[in-house]
Amino acid sequence: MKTRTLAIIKPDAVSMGYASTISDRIIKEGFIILGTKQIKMSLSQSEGFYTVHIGKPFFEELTRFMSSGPCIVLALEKENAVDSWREVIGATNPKEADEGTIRKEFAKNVGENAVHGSDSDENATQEIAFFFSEEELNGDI
Ligand code: IDP
Ligand code: MG
Repeated sequence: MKTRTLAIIKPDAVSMGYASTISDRIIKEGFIILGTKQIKMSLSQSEGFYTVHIGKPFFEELTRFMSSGPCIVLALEKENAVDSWREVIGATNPKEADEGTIRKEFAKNVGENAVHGSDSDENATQEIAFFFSEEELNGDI
């Protein structure tokens, strides 16, 4: 079944000029881009997006980083989109990411790790709705 996931090209990757290369990779991997926009999150928006990580030692660093500059959010569709995208991006820590993954190639470190991917269908639905209204997306699921 075709499902959706939320990808973010994070501020480190955008500022390093990797956005178009990563977008090309998204297409090459067979994802349909239902919606995309460049945004700069406020700190409170970033905190709202990452509520699941409230209380973790890296929460402040993460939310400050994610609101430090423009990022590109993308609503993606593919068969098994969540797992498929997480395979393409690789492990959270680029030191542990497999060869050929986006994080292996572009991530600086465990915090500034180039891209985001939803971790479940349920969270993907919530995360996509955080950035896009249904009218903005052209899918039919
Ligand atoms: P994920 O992005 O691979 O799903 P999560 O554990 O959900 O990883 O963490 C969310 C984000 O928080 C990571 O992508 C990374 O930017 C940041 N992060 C995770 N662990 C650490 C850490 O130990 N130090 C600093 N930042 C971290
Ligand atoms: Mg996660």
